[in-house]
Amino acid sequence: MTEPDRSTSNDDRSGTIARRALIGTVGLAGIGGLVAAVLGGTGNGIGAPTSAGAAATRAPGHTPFPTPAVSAAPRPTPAVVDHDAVAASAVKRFVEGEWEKVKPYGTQPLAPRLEGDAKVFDMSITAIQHRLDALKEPTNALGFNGTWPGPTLRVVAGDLVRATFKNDLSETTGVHFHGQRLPNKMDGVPLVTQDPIKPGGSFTYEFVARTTGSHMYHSHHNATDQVGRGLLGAFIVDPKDPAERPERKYGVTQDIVWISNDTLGGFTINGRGFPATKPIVAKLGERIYIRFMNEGVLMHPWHLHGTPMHVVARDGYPLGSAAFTCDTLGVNPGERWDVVVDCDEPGVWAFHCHILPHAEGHDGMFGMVTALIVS
Ligand SMILES: [Cu+2]
Repeated sequence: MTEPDRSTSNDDRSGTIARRALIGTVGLAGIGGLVAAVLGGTGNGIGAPTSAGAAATRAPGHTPFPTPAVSAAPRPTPAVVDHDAVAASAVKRFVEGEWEKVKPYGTQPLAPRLEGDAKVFDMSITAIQHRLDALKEPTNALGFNGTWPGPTLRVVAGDLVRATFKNDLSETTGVHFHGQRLPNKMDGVPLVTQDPIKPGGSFTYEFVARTTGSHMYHSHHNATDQVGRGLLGAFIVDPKDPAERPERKYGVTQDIVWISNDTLGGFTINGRGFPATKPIVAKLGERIYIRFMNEGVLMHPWHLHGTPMHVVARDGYPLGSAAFTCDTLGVNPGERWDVVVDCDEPGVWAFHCHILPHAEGHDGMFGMVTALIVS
């Protein structure tokens, strides 16, 4: 293996050993490719951001970026070796399926109970201990039905929805179905359209699902804190006509919910930070559907290395002739964007937020990183 960027033979040797150890440890050429792609092939990782804003948005508990200004000087050898070693160990954890070892995983579909014409969802709001990955201490968080994100609620346009939320917290709350056209008194804004749901109390939201597509439900009370601690979930309304649903309209075989957050738990996808994020695994030639939903307070540009994303809906509304193709899609807080991806190139494709302090630092990749694995 040659190391064209190294300036001394010692660097050469250290870098080569670290790289060999990584490839040998993970045992997958594809993962070697993943690492090379994300690290940019220099072995030095991504350069330190310099703005105060970038430093301020780093993940809690993550090593801060110490470099106050860009320097052309190469980094000292020990930092290079440390970076490669710790980066390799994170990738190894990802490859070994850390996401599956950390339980529970949110976004699981919750089948409604039928009560006459109504589709009924029985929901609890509780304090939970949430694991962002397998090594960090559990975080004091909040969950709908015990998970962050809560279960995915899915109905068909025209359905009568009845969702009862029981507040088992020691604080008041309220729940808003984000993106739905709702009767005003069902809008879920405490002190505006309803009283706050007191500890021990409950509130039933009842409405006819009118707005198709990708939506969300979340706390609308003390929301920076409550949503930031996990009170968020996906609410999907399928079109009444089955031919208009993604599996028929686009021929997709996977329908993936991707909810990001960026506050008290750090930078997360579906409540997890890399390496405990769930990879997307597809067969060569498979076409998949991803629903990006941003429940955080920052914009995140999702970048799927080289594989185009066909963007077909925004906030649930089909884009029609305004549909477009890109490989980096910025998703603002509150927005939902639906994309179709043709998995037509085999490999392990890094899939991450391209605000680099949300994805990779001196300890390797963390936070908003996963992979599309096509085989
Ligand atoms: Cu980001």
